[in-house]
Amino acid sequence: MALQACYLPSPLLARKEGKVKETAFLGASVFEHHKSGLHRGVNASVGVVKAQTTAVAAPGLNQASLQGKKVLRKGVVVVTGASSGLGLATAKALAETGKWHVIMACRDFLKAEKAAQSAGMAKESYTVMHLDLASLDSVRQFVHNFRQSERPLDVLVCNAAIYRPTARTPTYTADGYEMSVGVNHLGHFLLANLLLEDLKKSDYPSRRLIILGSITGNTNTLAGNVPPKAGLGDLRGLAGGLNGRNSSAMIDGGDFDGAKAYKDSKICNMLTMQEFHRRFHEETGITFASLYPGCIATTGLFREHIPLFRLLFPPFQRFITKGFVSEEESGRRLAQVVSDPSLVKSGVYWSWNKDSASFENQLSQEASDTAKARKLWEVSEKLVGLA
Ligand code: NDP
Ligand code: PMR
Repeated sequence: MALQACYLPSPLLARKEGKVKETAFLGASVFEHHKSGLHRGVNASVGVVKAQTTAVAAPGLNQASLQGKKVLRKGVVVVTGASSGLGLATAKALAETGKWHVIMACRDFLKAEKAAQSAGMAKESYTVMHLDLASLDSVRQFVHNFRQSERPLDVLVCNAAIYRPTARTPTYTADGYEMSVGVNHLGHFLLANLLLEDLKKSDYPSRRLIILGSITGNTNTLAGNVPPKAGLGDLRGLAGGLNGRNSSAMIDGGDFDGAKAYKDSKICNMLTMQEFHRRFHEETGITFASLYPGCIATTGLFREHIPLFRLLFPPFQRFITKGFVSEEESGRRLAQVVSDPSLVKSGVYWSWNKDSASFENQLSQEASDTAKARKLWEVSEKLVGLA
């Protein structure tokens, strides 16, 4: 195991104006000072440990760290779909800090290995592990393999996705579910539920479970109103098995539309994050978060779109909507959600403004519908064999 012997001092909190806040000092001690410990020996951070005297429990920070237990290792983060685009940029950004070991959970082992190498990631900063989200057996196998590695799990990032805007007919996962929802939502739903146990066991100061959302799944935005609009209806297609035989291949029971299936899957991702938060945040202290990283118009997500779209989409986003963001910048944003102490709040859908400052964004009515989130959870549990 690539564990690094360096001290992470325990994070403590100060009460300020009646609110529990992580202090800048402590933020630096946990997440920044660590770097100096790593490169220059541990003395620099030991001083900080001694300086800390009082602790106030806060969600997102676990008991081991609050009791002053030193964490003698890097954080371990699993990133699904780290072989390209946002996942790769995030893996690189985290690996470069020297504070994280990245498990690149990818369906194409060789592609991921080559991507990590050409991104210049140091060999000891990552491990590629096979995960095909289009197969629930593969998800279970991944969890088994991960546990065999005996690494702790500190953060899980559900990032992988497919987008099939030009598909005229549905394709299906190994378990017979429409592919976009099967991969983007159901595969991640099973993975996140299984790995929750591992996150609970982690002694890392801040444990997080992050699921990618998007603006196009939110109908309270202009982008979310570009047809076909996302909408889950009463979930009758999903409840019927999403298999295109005895039920529709679409969650709402309608005719197949590849672009809508992707946007629907993103609503599922955002609803799932909030349901995780409601069910488990208080009990576990784990931070659950979602985000819209900006429009990363150059990634492989658009590989199945028509060539004219792929040509015009980046300049359209860069110069007209001004929503464009580079892969590198989006990677820095997601890396913040993974490790920045100021983004520790749970249940939040993060976005970034023009100056690349993060803020808590509003979800659409449907993407924040608690009754729908519960129903989605219950139906999904059955489809992935958890209930
Ligand atoms: P990419 O296509 O570049 O990356 C998607 C990743 O998912 C790839 O690594 C891909 O693997 C992997 N993947 C696809 N299918 C599976 C599967 N069955 N099992 C395991 N991994 C799989 O897209 P982005 O980087 O743009 O997308 C990343 C995330 O960001 C997605 O969740 C997307 O919804 C979200 N997002 C993207 C936006 C954008 O503008 N691009 C905007 C908002 C959100 P492989 O390399 O083998 O194909
Ligand atoms: Mg959109 C106004 C701002 C804005 C933003 C931030 C996006 C993001 N888009 C915007 C506007 C528009 N788009 C407008 C006005 C149009 C009509 C010309 C438009 C069109 C459009 C298409 C055809 N946009 C798209 C597509 C896609 O195929 C992409 C998509 O929906 O993928 C699911 C897409 C996107 N626009 C975005 C973002 C972030 C996407 C891509 C991916 C995603 O949501 O994950």
